[in-house]
Amino acid sequence: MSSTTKTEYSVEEQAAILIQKIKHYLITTFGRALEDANAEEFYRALCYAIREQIMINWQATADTWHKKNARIVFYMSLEYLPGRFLNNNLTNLKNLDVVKLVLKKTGRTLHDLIAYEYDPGLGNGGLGRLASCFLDSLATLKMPSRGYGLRYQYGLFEQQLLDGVQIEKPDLWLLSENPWEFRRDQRRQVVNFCGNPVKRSSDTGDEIYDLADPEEVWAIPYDIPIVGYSEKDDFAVVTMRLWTTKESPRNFQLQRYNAGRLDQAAENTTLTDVLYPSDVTEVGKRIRLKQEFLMVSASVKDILRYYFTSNEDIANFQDKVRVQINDTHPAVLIAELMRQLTTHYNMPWKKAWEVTEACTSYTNHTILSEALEQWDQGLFRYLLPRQYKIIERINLDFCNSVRTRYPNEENRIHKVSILENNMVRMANLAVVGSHKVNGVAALHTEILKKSLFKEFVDIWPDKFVNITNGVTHRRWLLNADKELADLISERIGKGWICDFSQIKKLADFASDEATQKAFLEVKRKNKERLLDFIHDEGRPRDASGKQIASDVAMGPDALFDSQVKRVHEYKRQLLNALNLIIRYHEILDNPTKPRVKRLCLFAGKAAASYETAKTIIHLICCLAKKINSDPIASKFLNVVYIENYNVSKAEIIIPATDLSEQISTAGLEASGTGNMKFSMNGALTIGTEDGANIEMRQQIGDKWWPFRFGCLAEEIADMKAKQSYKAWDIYQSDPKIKRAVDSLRDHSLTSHEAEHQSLSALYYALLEGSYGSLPDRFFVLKDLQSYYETQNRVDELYAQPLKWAECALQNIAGMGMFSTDRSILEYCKNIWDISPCPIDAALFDRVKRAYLESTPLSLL
Ligand code: NBG
Repeated sequence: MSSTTKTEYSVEEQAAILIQKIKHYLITTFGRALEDANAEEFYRALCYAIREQIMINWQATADTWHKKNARIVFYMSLEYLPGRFLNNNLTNLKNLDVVKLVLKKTGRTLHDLIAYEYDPGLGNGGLGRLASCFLDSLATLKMPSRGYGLRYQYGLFEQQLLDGVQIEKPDLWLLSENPWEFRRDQRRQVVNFCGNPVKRSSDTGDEIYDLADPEEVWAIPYDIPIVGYSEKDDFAVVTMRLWTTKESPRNFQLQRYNAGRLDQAAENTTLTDVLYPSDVTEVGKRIRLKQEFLMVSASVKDILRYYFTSNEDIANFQDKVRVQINDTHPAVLIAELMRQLTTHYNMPWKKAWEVTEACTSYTNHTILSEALEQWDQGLFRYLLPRQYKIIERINLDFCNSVRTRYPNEENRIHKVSILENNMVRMANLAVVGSHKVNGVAALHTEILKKSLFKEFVDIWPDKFVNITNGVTHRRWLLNADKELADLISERIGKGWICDFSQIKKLADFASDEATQKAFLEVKRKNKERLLDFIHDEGRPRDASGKQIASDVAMGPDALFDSQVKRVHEYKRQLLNALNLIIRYHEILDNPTKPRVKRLCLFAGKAAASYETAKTIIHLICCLAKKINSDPIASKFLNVVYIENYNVSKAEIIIPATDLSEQISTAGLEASGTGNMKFSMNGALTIGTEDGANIEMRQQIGDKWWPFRFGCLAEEIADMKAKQSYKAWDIYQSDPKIKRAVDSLRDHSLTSHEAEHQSLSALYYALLEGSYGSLPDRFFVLKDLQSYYETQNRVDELYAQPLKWAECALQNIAGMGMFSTDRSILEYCKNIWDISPCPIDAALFDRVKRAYLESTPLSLL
């Protein structure tokens, strides 16, 4: 049967069918006629209708990968930040025009409907968002793959700023049914914790352990389809499988309940409730380790189940399966895979080790020592007794081999050992067990090789590779900035959507005045959209939590300057804030001088237990209050802190931004990915030579990257090594800096005691050091002068709009390398050895036929 493709229908016809479908779902699910349905019901019915199309390709993709017995990569991540699905799915399905017509005909707006969709906060920041961008690219490139993770009931907390003070509220993303997920009871897995290991000898003579009296936890998966983009109707759909313990009544422990221990009775039911809310501090929490193992063990069992649907015995496992460990959180997978292979598949230890190494690889996302996970050995042994024994054996074998190679170098052993100081070092486990380890930007990988993993590099020089991050330009440009995307397509065609390297053709138009003007016009509209948001949903709250009127008076002519990301000292929101204070003082000193207007935007969450980060948020909110209410200063400068930053807010802020702040202390931001999103959307970057900023500058060219500043990573490392940096000297020698720092303590920026306490704490952190650390640990004052001067140059360029636009267009044109399509192709080639596996035509037709037979109303 020849497949009927939807291109045979006109947009009108497709819209008419879609309306029929929506009516069908409204009456059969909600008992509502179209006219009576409220926006939420309409939203759901629309999602169900769109899902039909996705299901067909989802099934055909799965059938194809199964039939071809293709090698497949499983992406293991404790975090995902997928963003809302409806809009992105419509973009990828190329259905947006049809849906717009449907909405027009039925008197609805996309804006109203999308408000009913929650933005799943299943990650902290860049690492989780990267995982989601990767799934988009894997799907678009038709690479056999699946993502595994956890379905946290509450996601990352919802941030509210009560008069500038962050409070955390549960994020209720599952308050209503989520139309994009599918519960798969048949795929549930049982995961074992605790118990007593019972030794026996395997058929191959290895010592293995069964588990007596385990604590059983049931994991139920929910699948979410990740829709790839394709010019034709053959888009692939990748599964994101998220495990939960919440939904299985089996996890409730009645005996404990009856004994009055309600907390213990519910411990396993609540295991997947909350995403561990900090991405920076190392706190040994039993629940977190249990979460990690739950995800790993359920997934490994599921991978083996999947493998045996196409393979008769375990012999091909090494050829068919690849597993990517996203940061150290899933690293216990190495022990669990070893256990499964040796215990259930009779594999000799040596062979199982060879298979494990061949299958797994690990990505490191940070060099901050507090983020390198370690677990207390006692806790580990108690929760995971068999996996602990396996790690002991892995470590013994490994340390012995190192001893043989480097006799009398006990120091080296201490550095590389997995078990050390009563801790289990997950990064070392991941490095030892993987065949490849990658960093996420060139500088980051260099630092990994030269310092963090130096001793491992001596042993395995070829194990370490770099794969620079990217972002999916489809969500972040095509979907988030439709007008800019249209402008680009008008100039260079649509080839860039599937091959982002073609974006370089835009450089031919950078000096063209008409294109520059069109670009500025698009930017202006995006700024207006952001201002509407700020005046509507983005208003600040008073101390009681009530939203008050927005005090932002700027219009779209102002320069929109954004720093949106997790709040962390190394990201240096404080540097930005101190420069704002300097500018504020300059305006007060010279109120009549003409200046470029600026709207400075901040957004981002601080880890719940990270006091200094919360204090920095407090400072910025104090500045916002002070400056925005000052009749003179507010003419030139406005400050906004948008609360509860997430993917959806990023999609509004980024396209509206002129200046992107990427100002981390050099050497500390592994890559950054926000930097790429901004640049793709035509913002210029003010940035240090850190993470992927460096490669972006190289790609865009120094001429079009005018705002780099600050110390280099080597200079920072040198100052640290020699302890030569003296924040005090800078403070003493530069009057404007001294005045800005002093204002943190002189009550001029604050209106009550709590604010004064917060700001004073920052004063002391800069000049004396806080919590026992050195003064100004992140070299804020060191880079302040250079930052200040560079910011002044930003104003000069902004005063020449066409020149600015030329530079912005050159920035977009230079971004070809920073699509996750490129990153994923590198992973496929250099780490996984995986190739595309497009949907098989015959299988596709089979699924389509089954669908067509089921309904008179086909969208195909
Ligand atoms: C973050 C880094 C970022 C990087 C993302 C994605 C963690 C642990 N690391 O610089 O801080 O862009 O990972 O690789 O969240």
